[in-house]
Amino acid sequence: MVIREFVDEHNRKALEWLHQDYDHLGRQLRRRGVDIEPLTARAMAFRVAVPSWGVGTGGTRFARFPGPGEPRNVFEKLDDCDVIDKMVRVTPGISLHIPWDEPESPAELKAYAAARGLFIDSMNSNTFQDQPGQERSYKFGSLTHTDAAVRAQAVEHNVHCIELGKKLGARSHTVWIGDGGNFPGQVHFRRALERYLESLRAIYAALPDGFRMFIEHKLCEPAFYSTVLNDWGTSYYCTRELGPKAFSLVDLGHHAPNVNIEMIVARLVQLGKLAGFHFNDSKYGDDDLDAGSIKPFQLFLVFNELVDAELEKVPGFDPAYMLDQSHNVTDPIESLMTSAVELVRAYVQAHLVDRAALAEGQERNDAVLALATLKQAFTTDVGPILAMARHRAGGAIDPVAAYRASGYRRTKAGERPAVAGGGAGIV
Ligand code: LRH
Ligand code: MN
Repeated sequence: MVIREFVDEHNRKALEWLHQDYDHLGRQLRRRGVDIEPLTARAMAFRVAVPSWGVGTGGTRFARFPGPGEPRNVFEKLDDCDVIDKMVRVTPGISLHIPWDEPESPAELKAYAAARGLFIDSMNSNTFQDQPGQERSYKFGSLTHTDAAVRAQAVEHNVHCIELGKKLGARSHTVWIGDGGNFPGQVHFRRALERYLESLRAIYAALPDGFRMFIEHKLCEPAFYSTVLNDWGTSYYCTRELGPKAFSLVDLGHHAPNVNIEMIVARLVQLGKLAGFHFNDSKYGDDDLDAGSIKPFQLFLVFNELVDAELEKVPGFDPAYMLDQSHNVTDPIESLMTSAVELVRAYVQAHLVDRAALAEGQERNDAVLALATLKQAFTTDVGPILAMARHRAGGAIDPVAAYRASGYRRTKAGERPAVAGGGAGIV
């Protein structure tokens, strides 16, 4: 199936209205003294990595209901990632999770990706599950376990991920652990953090030149009383202790309700330790819902901080953008396409903010002017810019419509035998 044909066919019908809408928006923006073309160029240049574990149907602790045509291995996951990038043109990078994506031949996997215009972005280790045949269990932790032999096993796994990443052309390694306790007294807070840092130092020492290490904090789950790396402050302390190749990754779903995440972003930018993001959205906990689906204004405010830093050329500002979602009730390809589009939307809207007016409002303590300046950008329908950017990059004007017209899922359902349901868990 050549997705290209469906995209062209689909775009042919949509092109006329797209040009009308694009020209109209161009006139509206010109009245604001804004040229539409640089915004479209920024939309085309935006990049966000797709999680390999996101193209299969996700689940919760209660159940997972696999959909038709589930990818069965990393190669089929890359096939699905290829479709996403052919449609939205901003997702050539794929984050891998080890051992879920452990390849027999790294060279073969790297070549398979390259042949589709894809590359391996960040590596993700997994010491939050026990693998068949694993010598020591992570039930009571991994990098912070009280047993040095368990910590050594977890460090060894992370070093393996980094070495594999080097062979695959990845440039960063992401460490998230679920270590913590469920009851008061179960974990010694200070000693657990010391053990965490000792293990991270051993992993950091294995980083090749040009490789960055991202550590990911999370308030809770799977531990429900205390989590060793629970917040951005602890993460910042650790990355500073580790050295210049360590950075703090912000997963939008890893904070207590109502936490001001855009302010955490501004802090980590100012402290020179912002790794990047696992973008998603949530209503309650770490729901891993589609980015921009629940709190689009928060997503815009996060990008407002990122664009402010980008325009001010803050030293060392080089965030890695990644999606990290669990698609329990939607076609994962559709969710990942629409989520990527929502990120580009927030990014372009953030570039629409009249920064001079915003600074004036802030200097004069004119809160009404400041908020109105942000809201003007957030309430601007930049849809024509996003569609024109996709079209100019060879993608689909309406990705979901083109994807559905392609019948890709139906074809894969025929090729890939149905997976029995009933299991639980995120993948
Ligand atoms: C933990 C997390 C982490 C991944 C996992 C799949 O909640 O966000 O980034 O390793 O999800
Ligand atoms: Mn994450």
